[in-house]
Amino acid sequence: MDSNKSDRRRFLKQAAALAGVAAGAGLAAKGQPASAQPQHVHNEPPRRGARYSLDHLTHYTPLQDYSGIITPAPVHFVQQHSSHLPDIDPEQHRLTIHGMVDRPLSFTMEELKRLPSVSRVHFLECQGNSSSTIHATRADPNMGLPVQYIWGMTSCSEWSGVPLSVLLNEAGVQKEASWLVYEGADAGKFNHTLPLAKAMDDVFVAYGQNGDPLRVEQGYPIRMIVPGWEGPFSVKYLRHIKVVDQPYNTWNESMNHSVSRPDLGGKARWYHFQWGPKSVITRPSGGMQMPKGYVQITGLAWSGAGRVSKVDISTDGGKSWKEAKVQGPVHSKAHTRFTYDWAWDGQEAMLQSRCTDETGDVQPSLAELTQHWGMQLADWKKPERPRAIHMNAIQPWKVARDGSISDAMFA
Ligand SMILES: Nc1nc2c(c(=O)[nH]1)N[C@H]1C(S)=C(S)[C@@H](COP(=O)(O)O)O[C@H]1N2
Ligand SMILES: [Mo]
Repeated sequence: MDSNKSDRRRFLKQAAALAGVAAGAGLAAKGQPASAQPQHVHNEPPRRGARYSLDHLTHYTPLQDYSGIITPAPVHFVQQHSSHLPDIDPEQHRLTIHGMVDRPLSFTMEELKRLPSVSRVHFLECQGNSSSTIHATRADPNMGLPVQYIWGMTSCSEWSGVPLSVLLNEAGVQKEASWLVYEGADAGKFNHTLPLAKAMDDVFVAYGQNGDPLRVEQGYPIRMIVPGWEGPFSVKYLRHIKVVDQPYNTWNESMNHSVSRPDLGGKARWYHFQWGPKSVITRPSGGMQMPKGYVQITGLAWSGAGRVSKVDISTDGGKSWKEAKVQGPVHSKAHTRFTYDWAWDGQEAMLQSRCTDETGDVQPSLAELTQHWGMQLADWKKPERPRAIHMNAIQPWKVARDGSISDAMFA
């Protein structure tokens, strides 16, 4: 990419065409690979009195049903803030970089693939995952939800693409610049802001998912991957990146992904970036039956800060903890598989897992997290449950004497 002059010329030439692309939906579907066909493999759980229904497609990853750490692409979770998935012709699609740069650039998908690439294993997690909102709107009050519907908005893939720093350096970021604001090509033009320091660190523009092109649901032909940070930073169908000198408080950040905080007099904290340490036991878990005698407890742990260093297991409701085996491979900012050999004696039990990451940060209990947020534990039991996003509390699974297992987080 040293042909800056021709890039600039091409950019100017394409500006007009891009304006047309931005306005016009209904691009012809062309040459999409089989792996990129929409696959609606699992449906929404029943909703009970949903409080906010936007045009929204949601699919949950069946975390209980696969082994290892890589989520099979057809069951990667989906959070799409529009009524349908865009139908993008990769030959027409362009990524533009403009704003506070010396050389505004426009890339075809072929040009992106010719640039230096990286392949990295990272989790991607919706900021609403494992929140009480899911319990409040989807749970039958008499029945705990399976892990898929409480925790299934996190998935982990090997993503391949171009480091954003390569693209930004090519465009020449001006020294007053400090943030990016960027937008997808879906109907809702989903957009987000990102501090420049993170953009230059480990963010990349991905075109590959587990060796295949991105699945349509995951942002085909390209998406942002912002490792370790909450899902909405990773804008799908990426089309425009504008380099700016301030955060933009886009709708998705200020309205849809903020949470009102009682300890701040009802003000919302807009900027939540990095996921804290998290983990969940996926087998056996809610809705399953505990066998008598030997059972392998298994689950996933991850952290937005780096590698998982340790996972502890409690079977007695947090009174005592023992270290689980970390199965490996252990990647930074990636799901990490753990196992723990146990024998169930037929008595009531409470299973919990607790993640510690390489920075020494430890996953909090719900009580600790609640206190940290300036809330009361009783708040979770109110009929209008707080819209808790950014949750990373320890998940308790209750084992009854008859072997049935249920969610004991908010139930
Ligand atoms: N263009 C676009 N990007 C988007 C979204 C969207 O609706 N449109 N949803 C965001 C949210 S809220 C999340 S959690 C992740 C979900 O990514 P996935 O659907 O690939 O799992 O994408 C983010 N990027
Ligand atoms: Mo999300």
